[in-house]
Amino acid sequence: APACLEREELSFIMIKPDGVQRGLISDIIARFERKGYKLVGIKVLVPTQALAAKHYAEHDGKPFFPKLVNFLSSGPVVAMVWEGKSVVKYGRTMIGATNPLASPPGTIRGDYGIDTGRNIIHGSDSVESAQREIALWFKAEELADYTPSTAAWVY
Ligand code: 3AN
Repeated sequence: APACLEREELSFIMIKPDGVQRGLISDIIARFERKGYKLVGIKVLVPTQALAAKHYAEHDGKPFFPKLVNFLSSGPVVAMVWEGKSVVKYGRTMIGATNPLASPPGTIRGDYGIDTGRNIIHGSDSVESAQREIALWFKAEELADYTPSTAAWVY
């Protein structure tokens, strides 16, 4: 990419096995896309337990950790990297609270979830977490660098 074009902020967003099985992939992608965020990486995979444990390393030792790791590796997930201004913080706003019943309607978890253990989607909680998670799930060459023709209408 031309050196004059700097990347905006990146976030790691993942549709968990429940979101995939419930047919929410297209809706979730559409929400981020319509907001103006740019999809720069995407893959479908069944995470190994080892990958799931690394992803949730900060929860290692908590009572719900084994269930969390088992659940994440129980089926296909959609791992994505989205780019745009404040995508980490605003992505979390779009996702809602950890407990779907505490998430307002209009958020992804508020609209579609009931149970904390089935909360549909993951989003990085800080820029530092995003960098760690993106490095865990993606190789550098799996991230596209491009300027959509709509960019001038978003920024
Ligand atoms: P978030 O996904 O909203 O960032 P975290 O990072 O605190 O929430 O938790 C990661 C995942 O662990 C959650 N998405 C949820 O599935 C699970 N989790 C968190 N807290 C609990 C809890 N108290 N009981 C059961 N599962 C939990």
